Amino acid sequence: MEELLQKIEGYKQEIEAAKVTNADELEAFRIRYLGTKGLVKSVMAEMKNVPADKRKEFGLLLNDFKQFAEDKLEGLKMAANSSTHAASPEQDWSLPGDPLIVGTRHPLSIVRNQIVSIFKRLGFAVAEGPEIEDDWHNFTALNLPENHPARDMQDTFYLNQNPDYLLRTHTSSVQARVMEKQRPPIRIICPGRVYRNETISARAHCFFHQVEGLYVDDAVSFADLKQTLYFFVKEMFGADAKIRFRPSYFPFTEPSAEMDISCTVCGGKGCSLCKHTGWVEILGCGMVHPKMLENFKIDPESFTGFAFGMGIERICQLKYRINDLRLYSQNDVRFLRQFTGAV
Ligand code: 2NL
Repeated sequence: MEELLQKIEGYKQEIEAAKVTNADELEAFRIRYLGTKGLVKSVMAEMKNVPADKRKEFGLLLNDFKQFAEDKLEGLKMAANSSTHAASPEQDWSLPGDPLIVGTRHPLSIVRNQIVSIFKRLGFAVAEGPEIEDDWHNFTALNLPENHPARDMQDTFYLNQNPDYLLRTHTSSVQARVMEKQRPPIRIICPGRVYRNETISARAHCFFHQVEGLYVDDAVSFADLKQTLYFFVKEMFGADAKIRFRPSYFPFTEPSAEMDISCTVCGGKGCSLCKHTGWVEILGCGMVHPKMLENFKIDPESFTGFAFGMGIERICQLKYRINDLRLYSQNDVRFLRQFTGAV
């Protein structure tokens, strides 16, 4: 017992006197005294040899010893930390810090976020849905019955395992899911990825991105459609942008139109981008087909609606002059790094 107390006293003196000059020595101190096989542990193991009537007294002594070693370790750590600064007078504190490497947003995400935020300000809510769809939500419910020629236009990918399912060819399927559950007023935009079986080239890809919009309420008119899209264009392309509508055909809308904006390069004077017409096409739109409202048990006598769909790649091309669709999915950092600073 006496011997043990002397041993502890010896260690304490050693600890008291210990000095470290670097992190390795600090760690060596910790291991020697406080490690799992350290001296504190080994002294504690002696407890079993101490007579029962002395155990309490000895236990208190051991705790005290351990605390002593821990306090010293803390002290050494603090001294080491402050000395790394103090001990290197050659350090130049005026040097700029290391830059924090952060990623940049993908141009399609930047443009999608802009589109979404403009429509949100008009009271549109964002709706999302599955990319793997069934025939009903992608086609039939949208006034595209079986054998409808417009189905062929879309070069659909069907799932090998179960051809009842397909990769959605437009985000209208999301709008179908909303109309299934919700009653008017409905005012939503649906951003998302869509798929079409096309040979990949500068102008076509097997997937691309869309934002579709839908507004159903009582007395929604074509004038509402025009004003909504005009507001969008001015926010997106600037106050000077002009719009025009050309009659068109989509199975989900009647009447249907395509909307052009004044050329983003030449402002309407004529250049190669607008093929000297002064106008570039940006989206398709129209009044929701009454058959479609009926499909969702929304009475077309009481409600009307407008809808539109645009390709995000197309808007991106006009804003950033990206003329090859493949660039969007090649993940070449030399391309992607050019879009810093945008949200
Ligand atoms: C285009 C044209 C369009 C729609 C999409 C739509 C959706 C519902 C009801 C009615 Cl739920 N219409 N969507 C309407 C007209 C055109 O997209 O060129 N998109 C890239």
